[in-house]
Amino acid sequence: YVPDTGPRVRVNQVGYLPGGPKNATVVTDATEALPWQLRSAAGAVLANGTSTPRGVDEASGQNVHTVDFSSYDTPGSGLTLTVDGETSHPFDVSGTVYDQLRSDALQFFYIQRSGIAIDGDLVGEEYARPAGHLGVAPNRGDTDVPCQPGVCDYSLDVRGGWYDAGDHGKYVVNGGIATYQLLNTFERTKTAATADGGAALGDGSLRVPERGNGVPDILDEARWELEFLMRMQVPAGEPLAGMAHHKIHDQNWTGLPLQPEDDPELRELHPPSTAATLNLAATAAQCARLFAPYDAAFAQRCATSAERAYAAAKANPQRYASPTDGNGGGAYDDSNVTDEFYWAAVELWLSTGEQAYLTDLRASAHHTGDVFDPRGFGWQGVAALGRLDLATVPNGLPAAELTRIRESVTDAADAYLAEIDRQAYGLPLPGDPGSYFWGGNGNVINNAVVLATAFDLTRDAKYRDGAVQTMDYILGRNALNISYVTGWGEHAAKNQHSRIFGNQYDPELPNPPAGSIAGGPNAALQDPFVQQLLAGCKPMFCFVDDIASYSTNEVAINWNSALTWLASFLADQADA
Ligand code: 9MR
Repeated sequence: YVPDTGPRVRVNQVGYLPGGPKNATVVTDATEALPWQLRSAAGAVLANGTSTPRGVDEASGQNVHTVDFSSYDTPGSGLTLTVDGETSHPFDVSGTVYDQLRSDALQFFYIQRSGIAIDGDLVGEEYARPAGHLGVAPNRGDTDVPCQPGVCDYSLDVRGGWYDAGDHGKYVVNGGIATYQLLNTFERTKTAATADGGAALGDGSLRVPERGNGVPDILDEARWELEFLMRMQVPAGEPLAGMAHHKIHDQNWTGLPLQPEDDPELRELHPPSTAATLNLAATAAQCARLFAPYDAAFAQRCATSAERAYAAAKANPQRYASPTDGNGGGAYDDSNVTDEFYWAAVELWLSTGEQAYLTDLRASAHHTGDVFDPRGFGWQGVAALGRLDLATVPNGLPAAELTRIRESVTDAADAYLAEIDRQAYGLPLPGDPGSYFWGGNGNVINNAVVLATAFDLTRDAKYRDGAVQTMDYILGRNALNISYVTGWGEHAAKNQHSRIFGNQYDPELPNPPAGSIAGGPNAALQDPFVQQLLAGCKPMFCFVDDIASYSTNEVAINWNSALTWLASFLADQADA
């Protein structure tokens, strides 16, 4: 199988910020530098120079050159780059390239909502659908969900929240990091110098039913999940009260496509876990401080839930979700929750200022250890979330301690910059197969979140430029010459694995909405479709835009939340 990868000159197919870095990668057999020309839409040569031979790239196996045309900084559209007789896809140079991506990436969450009808007047008729899982036949509903046999003898109303990904499951662990990132995207607008104080994410900025309620729309969206996360908490008086059930999903896997309201499967609560409980504690603590100016009663409800959850987790520190509990839904298992403890203690301390949480976070090995992995953070490893918030959210740490925390962010960012320099496709990710895994696009973007945070802390442009280069990779500067974001770029993924967006199986159904990001190349080839199609692939080629490939090409809230964060940061860099 040889994919059609289009022109051998790979660019960010959407565009480049006028004052930002502008890099491309060229696939060629040439060993000597090659001349390049940057052209206007009308064909006039705007700039020219010579490429830099880079030899064989580990992640793609290709012989490549790089081109740096950063010195060209005049806004324009329909530009192309020509090298070695090949002309790139067209792109813009513009300070506003990321404005619409910020809202598109966020809009994904409304369309993923469970327990509410999706309003076609807001998001287009093709995405309108009835409410899912409210107990209307054939649904058996999330309004009154029993436990798996032997787990508990009550049932809970766990309606609402977002469907995790292409399935209809709802998982507290993965809901946690996604909610964190939406809340943090908002919080950054309050703390970062290049942000606008929140106007771009404010009330009326999104097409959600709550617009006009006086609350920033991104908070309304996060609240849809927060309410669900809190419903997953074990009620007072029951065994393990205050813990959170790990997940709720179908008893058996269903086929594709399947609209949420047509799902006939029994829904079940799975056992409470320490990891889920700490995800609830952390995000409900964020909620407490961020909602305080808008809805004091809700903020208080979040605070109470967070403190109960944290206490329950401390009383039950080793209840791990089973790695084999994966029928009908994902396992999201994790047998090391020290990082979840650290993250939750940080969020609770930032929100309450209570000494006990400071004592706990300082006692964690993650407070001084290296929390920034070369392969990025994700749902299973969340110490970085706590570290980033300590570095950016105003707090009372002594100056020396705060300096050390912030230096850990810039040190990590320096390492990601060094990796960007090593990679001919300019991404902050090592080139070995082990770095390309399920959902890795989210991890790569999360490395850019660290770079962007380093920029917010220092205003040193090299960090912002690293974040830009990461987005270049996501939007087309890669071995497959594909933008992983639907609707963004000349050649973009559009057949992501999803029961809702089943266009590839049923032309009556839509493709994913603009702003949906695919999981990305996964060298471990963990679904039958790619095992048969892509055996032996070089890491950056281990992806296919086919709905059957859930291990490379699924939509999911945790990578759309990463995209949201980075797009929002880049939208604030118009003056770069
Ligand atoms: O993102 C998850 C990835 O890290 C795991 O390796 C993979 C297999 O356990 O599961 C991924 O999450 C999926 C979840 O289990 C079920 N809903 C869809 C998620 C995205 O593919």
